[in-house]
Amino acid sequence: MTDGEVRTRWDEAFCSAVVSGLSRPQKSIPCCWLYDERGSELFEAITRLHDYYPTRAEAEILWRHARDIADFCGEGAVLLEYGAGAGVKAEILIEALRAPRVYAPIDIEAGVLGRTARRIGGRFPGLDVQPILADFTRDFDAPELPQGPRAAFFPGSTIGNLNRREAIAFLSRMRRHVQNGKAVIGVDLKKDRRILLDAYDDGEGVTAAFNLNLLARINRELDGGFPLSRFAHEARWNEADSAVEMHLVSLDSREVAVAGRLFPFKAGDSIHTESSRKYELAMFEAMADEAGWRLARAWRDRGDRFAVFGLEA
Ligand code: AVI
Repeated sequence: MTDGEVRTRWDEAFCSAVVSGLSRPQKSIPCCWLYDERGSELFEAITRLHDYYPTRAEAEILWRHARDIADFCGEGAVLLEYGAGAGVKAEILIEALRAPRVYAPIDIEAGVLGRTARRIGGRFPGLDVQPILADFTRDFDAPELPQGPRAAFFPGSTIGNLNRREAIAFLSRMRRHVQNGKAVIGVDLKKDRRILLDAYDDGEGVTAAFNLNLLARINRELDGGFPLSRFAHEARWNEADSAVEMHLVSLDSREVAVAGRLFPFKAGDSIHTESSRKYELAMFEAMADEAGWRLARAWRDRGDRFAVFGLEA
């Protein structure tokens, strides 16, 4: 498939996700579409915000417990990282794993994946870096990798963006990929609602810009007519799902054209753009259990806000 064909197929997928999402009674668009170039930049900015604690809390755990986590993975393990991005967190683990044999970053973005593979390969001479171009939210087979113990690494609490069914399917697939080895997963914990809502509606307005960027993207790529100043970012707590939800709320009644179709909004109607599930240990343990894993270890930050769970098959 040529680059142009990949692009066209991707554009079609965006168009059909938006059109079908805006046609539902509760309008919703899958959160993966928040990450165009500008969205990814804004997300990077979010991870540095004071209000957005998960990135800092997880980094604290990885730094403080790197040796223990590495021992849990097993010396010389083949490390697979899901949604690797820049691979910054894996670096901490690679350094602690005395002699990891292989680092296999998995990412859907070929450019990002290539840069990460080159950077990590340059930083750890002797480490065999085997990038895997794949969408980790869908089923795929891991390519041939050297024999030996394997460990899956999934930091960033991205598992919180999957619903229960998706998360169980993902955990099962991960178990297959590591051939019943180990998994190390970053998970944001359920806590005081105010702290959670502030993390998703920060005082500097970066999360609002991140969410509203989706409408700008629809306007640009799908010939949309969203007036950005008439939609407001909102973070809501959904107790039944134990999740912080992001919504874009229409401030007035209007019809909005997208890809040649009209979508009606009443004042107060919203588009649900993301759910970020917050777990309690027992909740996560039950879910992991359904996917055939046993929760073996739990490392937490000093503020008890975030956990890195160690799973074994
Ligand atoms: C990528 N993901 C784990 C982030 C989260 O916390 O759910 C995305 C995010 N959305 C708003 N702020 C951060």
